[in-house]
Order: sequence, then C-alpha cells, then structure tokens
Amino acid sequence: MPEALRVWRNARLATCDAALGTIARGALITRGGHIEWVGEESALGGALAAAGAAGASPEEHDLGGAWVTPGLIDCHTHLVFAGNRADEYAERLRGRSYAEIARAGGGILSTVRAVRAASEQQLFDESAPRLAALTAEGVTTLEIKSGYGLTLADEAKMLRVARQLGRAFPLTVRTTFLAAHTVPPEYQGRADAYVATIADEWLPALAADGLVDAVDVFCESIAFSVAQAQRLYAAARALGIPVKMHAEQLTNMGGTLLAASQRALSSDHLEYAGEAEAAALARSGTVAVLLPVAYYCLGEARKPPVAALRAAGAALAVASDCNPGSAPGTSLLLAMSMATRLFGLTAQEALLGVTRHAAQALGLAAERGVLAPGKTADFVVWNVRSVEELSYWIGFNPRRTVVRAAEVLRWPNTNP
Ligand code: DI6
Ligand code: FE
Repeated sequence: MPEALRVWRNARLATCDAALGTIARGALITRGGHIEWVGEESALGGALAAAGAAGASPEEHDLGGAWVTPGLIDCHTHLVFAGNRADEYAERLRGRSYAEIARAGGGILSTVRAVRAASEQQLFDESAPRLAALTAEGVTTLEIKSGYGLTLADEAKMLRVARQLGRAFPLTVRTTFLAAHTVPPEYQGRADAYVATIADEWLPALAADGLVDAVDVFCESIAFSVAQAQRLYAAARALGIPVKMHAEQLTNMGGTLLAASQRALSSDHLEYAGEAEAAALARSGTVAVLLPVAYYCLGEARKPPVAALRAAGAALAVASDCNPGSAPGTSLLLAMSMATRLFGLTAQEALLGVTRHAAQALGLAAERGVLAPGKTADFVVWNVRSVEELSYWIGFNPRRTVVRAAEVLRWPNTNP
C-alpha cells in the first residue's frame, strides 16, 4: 500500500532549520511518517504535483494560521525512578547542601534504594504520569537515563522500563546508560573497580540487549574523576556507542574538556565551565546542554557561561533534567522560561535548544529537530501569537495539537 500523503496548510512555520526559519504562510506535505516538502503555501500546488499527487486527493489539514514548530525534544532526563526526595528538599531549605546530603548517604543513593526495591511494573506506573506531562507539552522525543539501579539487574530494569514507556506513549525514547552516576554501596571506596565492572561487564551486556543508545558519566567531586570517565568512554568507543557527560555542575573537574576531546554528543550542566570549555565545545561540535531547573532547585549562585558559549559558537540545548533530587519537574516549557530569565538565552535560542540542538545532543540531527524534507513528521501546533510565547508563559501550556509521525494525537479534553 502506498504511504499516505497528507497536506498541512495555513500554518506559520518555525522550521528551526536556519535560525528560526520562519515561513509566515507556510505548508507541509508529509508522506507516511516523514516530511516530504516544506515551503510557502503559494508553492503548494506545484509541490503536490511534484510529489505525484496530481489526481489524488491527499488528506488535508487546515491549521488555521497557527504557529507550528518541530516536536519538542527533552534531551536530558532521569525520568524513570521510584519514590521522591521531598524530605531532602526540605533539608536543603533549612540550609543543608546537596553535596552534604549525598556524602551522608542520601541524595542519589536514597533513590537507588527505592528503585532497587521497586518492581518493573511499579517503576513504570510511577514514571508514566511524568512522561504524560511532558508529552502533553508537545514533547515527541526524550532521553531517559539509568543510574538509580547501580547493579546490572537494576540498571537493566530501568532501561527496560524506559523502552517500555516509549512503546506505551506516542513518543520516541532514547536510553542512556548512566551507571557512573555514583558509587554504589557494594563498591564503597573502590570506585576504580566499579568503573571497570560497568565498563567491561555491564555496558557490553546491556548493549547486546539493545538497551543502550548512549553512555553518560557524572564527572564531579562527589562522583567520578576525569580518568574514570575516560576509562568508561574507551569501553563505549569500542562498542561504537556515543558518549555524553554531566560536568562542571558543582565544581570544575575538567569533564567538559574530556567530553569535547572525545567528540561527545553533549556536555551537560556547565555552571562551573568557562571560556576554555566554551571554545572546546564549539570546536568539537559537542552540544552544551543547559539545565536551569537544577540550577533553580539547588539554589545555585553560579551560572553557565552563556555569553562565552554563544561567542564561541557552541550549540546550546535546554532540557528538563527531570529527576527526584535536583530537578523534580516535568515541564520543558518551564525549563525554556528559566533558560531565558535565569541564564539569559533569547527566546529563539531557547526554542532551538529544545528542537534542533536537542536533536543534535541525542545524535538525532539527521532525522528530527527541524521541519525539513526527509525528517520525521513530528510537530506541534500552538495557541500562540508569536513563538516567543513558548518561553514566556509560566505554568501555562499553549499546546493545541501534537502531530507525531504525521498522525494527530488526541487527548481527552483538548483540541476543542
Ligand atoms: N546531576 C543531576 O542534577 C542529577 N544527576 C546528576 O548527575 C541529580 C540526580 C539526583 O539527585 O537524583
Ligand atoms: Fe542529570
């Protein structure tokens, strides 16, 4: 059967292809789940003829002059977890720091205990509402990291749940192996042995099961060193798996420079990065992923070097970092608002940060993140008068319609 041809007309497009790539009176043609053509509505007739649709009557959607962007991409989340850490948040409000709580055996390790105790079904059930909240905002692709299991079986459990969420919800899930999140109790005082185990045993086993799209490491004073990250990266490279990095969140350990030298997909957080890191990221094409919700929630004083990153020409992405410790949030639109107000991104940078550059941070630039021929037909129709509104509203969701692989998604009580 030939793939269905659909026409989406009367749209204001932000293709995110070249800068915002705005087309004031635009239209799209999709074939099957992909974009076939994007352009001025006035050229639609010719494009349809070229698409071989003469005589056929493709399904037509009049978008009523609304703004359309690529489907949003949340390129950094720890969305699969059990329980929460509201108690630690209360402690932090009383003045205890995130690092102090972590050193005392709380922090990531308290979520590790909850995840290990949870069944796969429980983990799925607790994580699903968070995913539902993100999809309702127009997120059509998201990354989910492991890192709260810290045994082979529990890391596998997290990654399987992440994959299962991707099958249960109308979006694409990419999974990242983050066993190098913190040293588990079984390896206390033996971090090198732990890194050797995850690099030489767990990673190949999970990769063989098809559960790993990328490998990540938390390079930090309270986590892993640059040498340990390098050890893990070597194992990833041997398997042909791309790497990512959590770096310069609480201190500067040199993680970003390593990530750039290894052509990592992204280096994330970056509050303690400076000009050297910005230049290295720009040179290597490694995306700088900004996580303003973690910055906000930890009450950090130091901001990522946005001016230096911009001047160097680094690609900036923005993500929710959804996790129970430093960023208990399920709104990518809120992350955009915070990236503009707290970090000084422009509205355009924030939008590119959740579309084109977020795709790049996941190694998906060839297939999504922009509205262009050949890309997956994931896009969002918005109830906004300008795309600046996407980083303007706080706690308000102006999503009208989400289209995933050229199919209109339906939610209850929406799309009047
Ligand atoms: N940095 C973060 O912000 C999250 N992980 C990381 O390496 C926090 C994870 C947590 O506190 O549970
Ligand atoms: Fe994170």
